[in-house]
Amino acid sequence: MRKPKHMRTSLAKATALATLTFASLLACSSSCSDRSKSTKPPADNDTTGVDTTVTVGFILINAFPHDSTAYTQGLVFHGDTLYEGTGNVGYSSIRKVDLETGTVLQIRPLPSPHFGEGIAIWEDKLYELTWRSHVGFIYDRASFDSLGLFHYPHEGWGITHDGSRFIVSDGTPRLRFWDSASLAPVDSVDVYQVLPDTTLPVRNLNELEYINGKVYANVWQSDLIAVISPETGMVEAWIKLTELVAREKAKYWWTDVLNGIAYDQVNDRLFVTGKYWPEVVEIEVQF
Ligand SMILES: [Ca+2]
Repeated sequence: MRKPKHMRTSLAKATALATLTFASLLACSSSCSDRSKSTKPPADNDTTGVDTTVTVGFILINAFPHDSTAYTQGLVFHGDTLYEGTGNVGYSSIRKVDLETGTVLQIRPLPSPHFGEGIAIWEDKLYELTWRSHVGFIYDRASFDSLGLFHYPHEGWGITHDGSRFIVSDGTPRLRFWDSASLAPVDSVDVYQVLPDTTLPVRNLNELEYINGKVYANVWQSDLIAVISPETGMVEAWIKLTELVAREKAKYWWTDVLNGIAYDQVNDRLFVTGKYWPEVVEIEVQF
C-alpha cells in the first residue's frame, strides 16, 4: 500500500532532540493554566511527563482560519467537512466547519453542566464524550439530532474509531477499546515510551485520531503528538510541533494548548489545531 503522504519522508530525516521536555512543558503549564475554569488538571498526581529523546518534525502544507473562541476538544474530518467538538461548561458544542473558510456551518450546543470532550464519527452517527459527567452523547451526523446517550465510569478525554472499535482516552496512559455497537469496553492497552534504560507510562493522552494503523494522540500541555501502536501501547514516534504552537501564539495571544488531530483519508491530509487557535493547519510529518 502506498505510504501516506504525511509519512513519506525518510527515517533519516528524523531529528534527534532532547531539548524539549521540561522547558517547554513548564512554559506551557504556566501560560496555559492562568484560566483555571478552562484548564483541566492532570488526571492524577503523578507528574511523570513526556521525556522524549527522539522526535520528528513537520512541514507546514497549508493553514486555514479557525474560530479562535473554540476551546477545541475533538476534531474529525469526514467527507469534505471538518467536525469539531468544543469544551468548557456553558460553551461546549459540536460543529460542522468549512475547512477553507473556518465558517461554522452547523452547531449544536451541549448544555451545562456538561463539559464537551472528544468526538468521533462512525457510520452515520457522531459520538461525543464529556469530561467528568460520565455520560456521552450520540447524534445523527447529518442533522445533529439527538439519538441517545451512554455512560462510562471514567473521565472522557479523546475518542476515535479504527474501523472496528472505538478507542478512548481518559487522561491516564490507558487507551480503552469499545465495541462499535454496544459501546461496551472490550479491551485496553497502556501507553508507554521506551527510553535508553527504562520505560515510562505516557499520561495525559488527550485528543485522538486513528491513522493507518496507528493512534495519534495529543499529550495535554505538551507540544507533542504521540504516534502509538494500538497493539502494544508503545509510542513509536513523537511529532514535535513547538514551532507550530509558537506560530499560533504569535498570531493570537490567547492561543492555548495543542489539541485536535483530524485525517482526510481520501486525500491523505493531516490537520492539527488547538484550543483557541486561530488556525487549523495541514502538516506533513517528517518520519
Ligand atoms: Ca480526532
